[in-house]
Amino acid sequence: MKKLILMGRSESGKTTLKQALNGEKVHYYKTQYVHYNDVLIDTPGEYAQTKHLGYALALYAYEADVVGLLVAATESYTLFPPNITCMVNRDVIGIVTKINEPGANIPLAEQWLRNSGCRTIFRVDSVTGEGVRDILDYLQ
Ligand SMILES: Nc1nc2c(ncn2[C@@H]2O[C@H](COP(=O)(O)OP(=O)(O)O)[C@@H](O)[C@H]2O)c(=O)[nH]1
Ligand SMILES: [Mg+2]
Repeated sequence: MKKLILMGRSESGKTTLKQALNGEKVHYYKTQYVHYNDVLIDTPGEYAQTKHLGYALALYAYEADVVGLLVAATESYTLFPPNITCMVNRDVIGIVTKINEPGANIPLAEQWLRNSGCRTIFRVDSVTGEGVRDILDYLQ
């Protein structure tokens, strides 16, 4: 299976998606450091939100086969600038989370991810498990 690194702001749903992809029970905990296993790398949102920590994300990307940029469908702005996927020589996929939340704007989140350079975009609700299988199939 390809190894996926999850990047995105705090509360975008990285850890919950990790649990869903691993088939674990979904429960909240604050991600304080970079978590590794054979298939997934989960990163703290602060790494995406803080310029100097952002450089570490670029290096961690090389530990993975695929970079996943997460945007929750409820976010009011995106952290990811246009055309950032060319920063790494890895496949970069977009993942829209929280698709069933009230006020979710899935087309807007997708547009932000496309502007950033993602050509493949998944839509998930990690709590119900909707869409999670598609990411697993992609990683197989
Ligand atoms: N309904 C719903 N809630 C989600 C989803 N993803 C995350 N959450 C909730 O959003 C909160 C933050 O999620 P978390 O995975 O810790 O975000 P992280 O900071 O990116 O790791 C938690 O309360 C999750 O239960 C999703 O796809 N659907
Ligand atoms: Mg987390």
